[in-house]
Amino acid sequence: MLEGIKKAFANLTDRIKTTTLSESEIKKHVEDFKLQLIANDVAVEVAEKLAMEVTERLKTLKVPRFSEHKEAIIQVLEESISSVILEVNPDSSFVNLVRSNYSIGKPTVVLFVGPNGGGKTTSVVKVSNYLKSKGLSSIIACSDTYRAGAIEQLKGLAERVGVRVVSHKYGGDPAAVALDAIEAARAAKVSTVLIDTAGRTEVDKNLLEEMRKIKRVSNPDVVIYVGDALAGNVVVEQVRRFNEYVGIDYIILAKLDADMKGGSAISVSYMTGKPILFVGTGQGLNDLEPLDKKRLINTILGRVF
Ligand SMILES: Nc1nc2c(ncn2[C@@H]2O[C@H](COP(=O)(O)OP(=O)(O)OP(=O)(O)O)[C@@H](O)[C@H]2O)c(=O)[nH]1
Ligand SMILES: [Mg+2]
Repeated sequence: MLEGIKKAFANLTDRIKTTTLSESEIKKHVEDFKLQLIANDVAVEVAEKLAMEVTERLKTLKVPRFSEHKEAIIQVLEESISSVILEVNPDSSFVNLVRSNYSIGKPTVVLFVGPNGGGKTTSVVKVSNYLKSKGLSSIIACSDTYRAGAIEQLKGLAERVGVRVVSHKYGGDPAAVALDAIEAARAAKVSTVLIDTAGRTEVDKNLLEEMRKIKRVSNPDVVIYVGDALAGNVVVEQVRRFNEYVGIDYIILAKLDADMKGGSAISVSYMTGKPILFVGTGQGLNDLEPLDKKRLINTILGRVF
């Protein structure tokens, strides 16, 4: 995965490490690097910021011997990428919140929103599985009463991890399903309610209005946007619109395993100010990982050297 971005960094490093760091040369190479980032779905604003960071850092780079350029450049790239990715540790943020709510007898309500096919339903079940691995129980509300097959899909996945699903009929009120699930969680002393919702686009006002209603009625502690890493630059705009409309706390970037470019992983948190809580790394229900910034950077830079 992430081949495109790796190549952009590799090219920059190859060029710069074999030349002396004169200002005009740096400028030319960094400009090429920036265009390559944009071609790999990095948002223009982020590509510009990275280019600026790299230029500034390279200008002030003092390398005593030529042979040490390579290490110094790796360091510069690492610091620059690191500065644009917001990471959050799900255990000290999300899981801790669930635990502290549970200790006062309150289920934590988590609402999942996002575009069609982004990976919401799969991610809901993965998160349920993740919580289970931390010794925390959950109930899933099937508030997608809209798409044919949505209830069966969710039930099938939830069964695989042994989690209960609360559902109504197709065409029913999604907010009412969420309320039922919250009630069931309280009664059974379950720690978390995960609300799966129907996919909607950021331009569909009616569905966004319905999303707002689900949020108002269920009053979630956490709202998670699930986006598709493969959507590249589009995902950044989508998160922004969802954030404006319903307000989100975290991002799950699904399908990172299939992303050959890597632009959305680099851009999405910088452009929205919201951290990536997890990334989806496959279709299996264990394929959910906290975003490991260091590892992402190593992956990106990995093939370079
Ligand atoms: N490779 C890979 N596939 C994924 C990942 N997450 C989800 N998928 C696949 O993406 C497809 C869509 O996933 P869903 O979870 O149904 O997406 P959704 O957002 O609920 O879709 P709608 O409810 O129709 O809006 C399914 O085939 C999933 O198996 C991931 O991290 N990696
Ligand atoms: Mg779904």
